[in-house]
Amino acid sequence: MSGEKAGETSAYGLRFTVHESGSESVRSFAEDVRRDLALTPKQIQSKYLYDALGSCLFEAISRLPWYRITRAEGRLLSRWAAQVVAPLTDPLTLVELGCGSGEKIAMLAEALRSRRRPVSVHLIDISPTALEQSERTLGRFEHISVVGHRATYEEGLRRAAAGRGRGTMFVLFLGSNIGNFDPPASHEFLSEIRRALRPRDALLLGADLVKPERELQAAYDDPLGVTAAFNKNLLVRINRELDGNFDLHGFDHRAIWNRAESRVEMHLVSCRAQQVAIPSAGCDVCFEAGEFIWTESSYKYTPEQLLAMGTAAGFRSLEQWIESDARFALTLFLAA
Ligand code: AVJ
Repeated sequence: MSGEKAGETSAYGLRFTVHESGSESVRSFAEDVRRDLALTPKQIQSKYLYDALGSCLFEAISRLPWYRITRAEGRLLSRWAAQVVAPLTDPLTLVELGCGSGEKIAMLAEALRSRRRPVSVHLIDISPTALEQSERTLGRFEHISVVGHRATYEEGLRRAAAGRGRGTMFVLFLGSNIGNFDPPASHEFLSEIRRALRPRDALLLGADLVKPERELQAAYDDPLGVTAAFNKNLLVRINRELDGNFDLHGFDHRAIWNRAESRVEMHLVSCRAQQVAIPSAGCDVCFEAGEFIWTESSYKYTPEQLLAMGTAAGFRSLEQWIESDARFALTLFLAA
């Protein structure tokens, strides 16, 4: 980890600080790409989808009629925000893992306004674009002070926990971001969140539910091709940052529902036999026709599974709200 860059201030005053660490450097990208393209099947970690363009493409995805997660969660938050924050005692520290545009946490900030107590917010995202956007979204609230951490979840969580004051820490893990973890990793990460918390702290988990396959297909392979662009942008990023020579026309986006594993998988499928050079990652990669790079898993859950996952990680479930139309769940857990 390299040193941290602090003290970037915003047009709104001095309330916004960005702490940066070295783990998102081009060097770690190169090492990860080199290692994971040597696996079978070839892989690239989904966190690399979120460079500046990737973050914008995800924002676009979240507005597609076929991708309903963001709106379903927004409906739950706007309807239940007061009930969500009611069990939490002041003073409050909110920590959002993967804040995206900041609109979700803004709904909770809105619900906290009437308490007339200052709230500290830690935003954790690997995308500088996301942090900048969240900064703008939260700039309109006088009662909150914001610290942004450009970091992975794990690292950001450690930093936020180290910087917390007294009072209640409330971790938000929304948008079905948990769906990117396979089951052993999600258990491990929920346990890590639990270990960072003290009794009476809380976790709000937003997660997408299992639904008919054709809905999942449309959500992850939309007819406008935005998700395809989001996926293929990984190759654009490798070409730009690691001097790769991926031919963008040589790969197709594919999304499949893996029912046995209860996950949607995104792949980039090689249209033909080809060789790709990635000099800054120190590798040449051969593809057979039809061979793919596995770029993302999005696990889908049942409501009961989500309760069990929280309990297994040392939480007590307080309440679960379900959007039954798009099938999405918000679950509120207390550190037991
Ligand atoms: C932001 C990880 C929750 O898995 O649904 C959207 C990302 N991938 N379309 C998801 C995504 C393809 C999204 N998460």
